[in-house]
Amino acid sequence: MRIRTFLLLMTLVASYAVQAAPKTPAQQLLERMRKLQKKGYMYGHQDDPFYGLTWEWEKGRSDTKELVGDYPAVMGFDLGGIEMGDAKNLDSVPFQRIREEIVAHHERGGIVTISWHPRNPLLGSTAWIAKDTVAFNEAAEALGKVGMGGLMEKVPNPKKTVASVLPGGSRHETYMNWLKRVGDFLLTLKDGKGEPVPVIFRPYHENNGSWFWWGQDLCSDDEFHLLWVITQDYLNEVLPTSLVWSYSPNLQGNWTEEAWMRRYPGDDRVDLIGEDAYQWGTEADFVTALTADLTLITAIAKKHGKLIALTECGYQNSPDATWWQRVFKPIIEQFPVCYFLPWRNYKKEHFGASPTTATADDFKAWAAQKRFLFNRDIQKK
Ligand code: BMA
Repeated sequence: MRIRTFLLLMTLVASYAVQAAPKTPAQQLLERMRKLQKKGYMYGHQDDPFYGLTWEWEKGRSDTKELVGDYPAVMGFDLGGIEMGDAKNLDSVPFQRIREEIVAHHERGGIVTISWHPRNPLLGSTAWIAKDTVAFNEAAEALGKVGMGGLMEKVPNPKKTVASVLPGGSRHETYMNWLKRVGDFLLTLKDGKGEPVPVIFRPYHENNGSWFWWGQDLCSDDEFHLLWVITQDYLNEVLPTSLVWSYSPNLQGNWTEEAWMRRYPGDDRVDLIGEDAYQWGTEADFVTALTADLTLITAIAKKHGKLIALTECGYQNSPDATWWQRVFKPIIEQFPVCYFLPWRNYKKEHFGASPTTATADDFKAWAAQKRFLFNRDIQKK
């Protein structure tokens, strides 16, 4: 009896201690997103405050705001280039400006997500491996033709990139220095009170495709897992309270749960299950594939207690004036999508809403509906 009373007391003390522990900025953001998901779905946009279809670099401007009267709820930014110590990212945005806009968006009650398209640590080229693969195949063929297969080892092979950054690999030290630069930048994201700005961090996205050096055919399941682990463990050590981790494969259309789970980093390593989903081909193919994928990831997310989002999306250059409400909205509304984030708008290529596209009226009409959330709709009361 006495022991039982003692145990009961200890349980009460322990649960009080758990309850009393203050929530980290990352935990608060996740909790907030769970509440917001009940209210509707948020609009996100990549590089929203830097440039749009008809302007660039002017402060205070936003294609979203100029169309619907409000900033997106979620803004996306990319750190590609930070690993080299560059002053500007891969899309020519100064990191100083990225920092300012992240803090400004956080201070206006918005949510921030960050992706990273790092250079190729083994070959020195970009995150995209197409050219390296062509060069490798040509070199391999040339060597094969002259019967010098043994020299293959000397030809830079994109498929060895992930292995090269893992512990023991020739580029491991370089990669750890890259992570240090990412961590150093993230550490500078502080609000007016000096508190860390919470960020949805989304590394190694679209990993089921084979266009990035961390893609499906470029590494094994184990190599991908280890890449995620060393990246996450380092950054979580530097920023223990402010990162929400998003795992975001690409639209696939024919996943099985088993196949999807194969590269999933694990419940303790992922907070948000994302998917990047563009319409590149026919409308029918897009609708079928996205509906199938969202059906699957909704079920997985439910089982594993995660949120879902479309972490990149859109139909390039708005060829169809009715696309948002006719094609996209009915899919979004069938699933518990927390936010969706069209990619950047610049002169040559755009995915997001803007006052100067054919889709402007359709998008604006949708934006006026109650469940579609922008920056003002997600303010903390
Ligand atoms: C791609 C394109 C590129 C860009 C990259 C990173 O989808 O928009 O032009 O460099 O994303 O933002």
